[in-house]
Amino acid sequence: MCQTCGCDAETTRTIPVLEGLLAENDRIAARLRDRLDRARVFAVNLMSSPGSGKTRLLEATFAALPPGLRVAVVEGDLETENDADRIRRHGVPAVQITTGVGCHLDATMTADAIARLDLDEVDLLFVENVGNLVCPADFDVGQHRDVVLLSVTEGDDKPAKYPVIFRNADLVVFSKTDLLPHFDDFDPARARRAVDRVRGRGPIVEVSAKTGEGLDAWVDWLLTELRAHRAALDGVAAASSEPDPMRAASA
Ligand SMILES: Nc1nc2c(ncn2[C@@H]2O[C@H](COP(=O)(O)OP(=O)(O)O)[C@@H](O)[C@H]2O)c(=O)[nH]1
Ligand SMILES: [Mg+2]
Repeated sequence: MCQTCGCDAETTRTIPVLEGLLAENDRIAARLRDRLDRARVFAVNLMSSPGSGKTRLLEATFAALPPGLRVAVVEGDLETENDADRIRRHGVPAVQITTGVGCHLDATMTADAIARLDLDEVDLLFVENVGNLVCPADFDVGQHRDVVLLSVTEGDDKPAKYPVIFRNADLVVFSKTDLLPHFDDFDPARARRAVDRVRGRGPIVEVSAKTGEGLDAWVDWLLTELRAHRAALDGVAAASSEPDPMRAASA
């Protein structure tokens, strides 16, 4: 049972405690995001049910990214180093967080993990959250974008059943699309409508990490968002280095 996020909370007394916990987490996450911005690292938080294909998608992604783009991964699971080991086999630095009983990552955990990476050697950082469609939605981990995977084996009604996590997704990935012929009750059009209903219109890509189908759309989205994020950072830096027009006028 979750000890930290209050998902078992039943009494009103626990609500202020939970709000305080989330506010403190938000403060730590904001500081972490500042640190990532100073290092020009773009961070993507991957969330889904266990087994939806987060790690496999990452493994397929590395080879599809442009050469020279430096990637690192923070992995979250209750136990084992398995996923970090899978990532490292591709020559990509990975730090494993094991949460024990925790059903989500929080900003303290990711900050501690990121402290073990050389941020000057990273352009794109993936945080693979603990497999869970509920609790990770509430906890900022210092990311710039949220991505939610929904595998075709899970059923196309999950966005309606677990709206909170889908509502905040910058991108939704329908994964394991090579299995569609075997799971013909998953209707991608119906799944898209279910996502649109809770989130509004936004990007959705359909990917098979196994066959590589749809991987280009996923990589395009990543690179577009990374470029947009860097342009926004450069815009802020340029604005803050421009002379103050009021001061110049009065000089
Ligand atoms: N057929 C098929 N299997 C997949 C695909 N992606 C992941 N899997 C399998 O689904 C299982 C769970 O994948 P994994 O990446 O570990 O899921 P995670 O728990 O979300 O990280 C593994 O056996 C994967 O090989 C896919 O695109 N197609
Ligand atoms: Mg995994």
